[in-house]
Amino acid sequence: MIQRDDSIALGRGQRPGARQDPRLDWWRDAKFGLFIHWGLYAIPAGVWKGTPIPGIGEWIMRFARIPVAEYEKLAEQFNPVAFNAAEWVSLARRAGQKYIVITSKHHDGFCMFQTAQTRYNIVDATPFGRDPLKELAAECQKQGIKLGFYYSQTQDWHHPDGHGNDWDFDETKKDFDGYIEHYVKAQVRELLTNYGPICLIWFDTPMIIRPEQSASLVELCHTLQPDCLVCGRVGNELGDYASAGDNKIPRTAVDADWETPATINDTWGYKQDDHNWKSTSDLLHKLVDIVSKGGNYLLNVGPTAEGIIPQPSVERLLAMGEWLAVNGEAIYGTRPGPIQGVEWCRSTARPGKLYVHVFDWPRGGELRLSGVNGVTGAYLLSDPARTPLRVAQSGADLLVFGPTQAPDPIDSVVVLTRGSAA
Ligand code: H79
Repeated sequence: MIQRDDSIALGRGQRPGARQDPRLDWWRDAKFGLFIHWGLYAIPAGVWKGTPIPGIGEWIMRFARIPVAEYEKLAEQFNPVAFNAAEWVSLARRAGQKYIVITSKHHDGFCMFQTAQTRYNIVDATPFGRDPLKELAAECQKQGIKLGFYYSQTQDWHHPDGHGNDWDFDETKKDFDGYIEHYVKAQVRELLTNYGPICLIWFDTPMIIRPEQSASLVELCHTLQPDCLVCGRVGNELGDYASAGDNKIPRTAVDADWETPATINDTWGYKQDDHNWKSTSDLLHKLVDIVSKGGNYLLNVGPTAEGIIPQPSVERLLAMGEWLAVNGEAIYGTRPGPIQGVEWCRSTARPGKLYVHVFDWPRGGELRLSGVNGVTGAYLLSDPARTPLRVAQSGADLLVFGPTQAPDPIDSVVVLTRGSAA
C-alpha cells in the first residue's frame, strides 16, 4: 500500500520564487536519489546492552536515553574498513540515481567528516581515521554523480547547547542561539568549503529554529556555493525545495518542487533486526507515483558499522536500475502527466510525449484512458522496434490495444505521441 498524506502542505516548504529558480533544473530532472544514513548508531544497530530498542535505529541514543559519556565511547570501536566509496557511488549510478545525500552529522552529533569544531568526528575520534565524505566527494566527481550532505541543524544530542538531549543537559540552560551561530554555521562552512561542489544541504527537524536563523543558514549556503540547494527542512518555509514527511507521498500532484525521503525497510540507520524490506515492485511503484505527482524520491540505505550496504538493499537498488535502464525515458526529465487519480496507472509527460505507467495490466490488454487528447500514436517503451499499438476513440476515452499479457510485471510503460513528435 502506498502511504499518502498532505504533509507537504504542513510546512516543510519551498520559499516563494524558488519554483522558477533555474538552479533547481537538474534536481527537477533527476527524480531519484540515494540517501545514506551512516554513523555510530550502526554499531549498536538497534540493540543496547542486549535489549532491542524499538524505533528507527539512528534514534537509539535518545530512545534508550544513553548518556553522552557512554554513547561517545562507540567512536573508539568505529572502524568501517570495508567502506569503499567507489562501490557506493557505483551502486547509486547503476540504480539510476542522480544524486547522493549522506549524513554528515545526525541528531547524535557525531561528525562523519573532519571538522575543527569538535574532536567528536570520524577522523579524530575513531581508529578508522579517514574522512569518508572526502572519499565520496572524489568518487562522485569521478563517476558523475552529485553529492549532498544531510546535516542536523537543530537537534544535537552531544553538544551541550544543541536541541533534544534533556537527559544529560538542562534544556532551560542551553544557548541554542550560540550553538547555531558558532557551531552549526562553522560546520556548514566546512562542508561547503572542503568537499568541492555540493549539490544540496539536507537540513532536518527544524523544531525550535527561528525564521532569522533558518534564513541565515540559507544565505550562508548560497554565499559559499551559489548553486547549492537547501532542503525545506531548514525550517520556516525557506528552503529551495519542499520536503514531504518521512515516507509520505502526497495524495495528488503538487505544484511545488518537492521530495519524499523514504526508508527501504523501516529504519534509516542500520538495525540488525529490521528485515522488513520493501519489494522492488513496491519501491518502483513509489518512485513512479512520486514522479507522476512532480516529486523526487530520495531512497535510503543504512550501511553497517563495517561499511557494508546490506545486500537486500543492493539487490533492490540494482533491480530498480534495470527497470530504469529500459524505462528511464518515462522518468528522468518528465513532468506530471494528465492522467491523475487513477488506481491502476500513473502518467508522466514531456513535450510531445505522454507516458502511461500501467501497474495493473488490464485483462485482454485493452487500456481505457480518460482525459487524454491529441494522440497520434502509441507504442511500448520497452519495444526497441516501437511497433505501433492500435488506438481508437471511444466517446471521451482513448482506447489503446496492447498485448494480452503485461509486458512488464511491475510497470509497463505505454508511450503516447502527441502533436508532431515522433
Ligand atoms: O534522518 C531520518 C530520521 O532520523 C529523521 N528524519 C529522517 C530523514 C527524523 N527525525 N525525527 N523524526 C524523523 C521523526 C521522529 C519522531 C519521533 Fe519523537 C521520535 C516521534 C517519537 C520519537 C520527536 C521526539 C517527537 C516526539 C519525540
